[in-house]
Amino acid sequence: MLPINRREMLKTAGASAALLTLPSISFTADEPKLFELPKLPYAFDALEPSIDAKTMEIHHDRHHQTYVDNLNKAVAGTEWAGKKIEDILANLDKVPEAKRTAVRNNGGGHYNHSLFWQMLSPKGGAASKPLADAITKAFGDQAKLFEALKAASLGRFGSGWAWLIVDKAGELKVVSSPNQDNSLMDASGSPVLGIDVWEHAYYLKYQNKRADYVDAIFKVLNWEFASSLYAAATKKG
Ligand code: MN3
Repeated sequence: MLPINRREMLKTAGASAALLTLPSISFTADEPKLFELPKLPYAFDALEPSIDAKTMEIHHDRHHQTYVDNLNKAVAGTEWAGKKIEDILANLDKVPEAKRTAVRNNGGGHYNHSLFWQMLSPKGGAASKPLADAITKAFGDQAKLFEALKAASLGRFGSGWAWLIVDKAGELKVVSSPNQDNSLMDASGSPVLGIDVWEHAYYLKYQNKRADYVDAIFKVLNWEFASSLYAAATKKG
């Protein structure tokens, strides 16, 4: 083998580095942190019989993972890479137009589902004060709140969400949103409870019976988490 001098060796190394675009070469500590799929805070079958294990597994591991992956792709190379998801969703008008729809749909999907997993719990139960008092004031009682949430869920044509939010005046309100939109996007309020009414959330067990799925969801709402969201939203306002 012919001896090569240092200059030639560097030239060769440089050439092969330029040709090889290994992911590990482009990754540095300065690279913005990527969005990650949060762990489900309970087992896939923890919400049975209200929500079956297979639906939870596909919904979390595949649907939510896809939102995360596509969100990371959409913000890559923009000033929004590494930013907080709440800030991104509140500033969609500033996201480059070519990326805006992807960021809206996948960023909304990531945020909504990250909340949704925590908004559910096998414990179920009822709201405690001060959220319980606010529900009484706004709706009359919890049963009336459920009626309003059910109407919003069934009234949403196609895919979307039904929400209990705290609006800017600090009042509880039931609203619904299309696709993966939420109340951060139009600054209309902060979510307290959310019901995913995309068919992927219920089709395996409930097929076309969205009303039965919504009734089942009411049995597995995480009131502790809803109370903490309500407390945080009303403290800010
Ligand atoms: Mn979903």
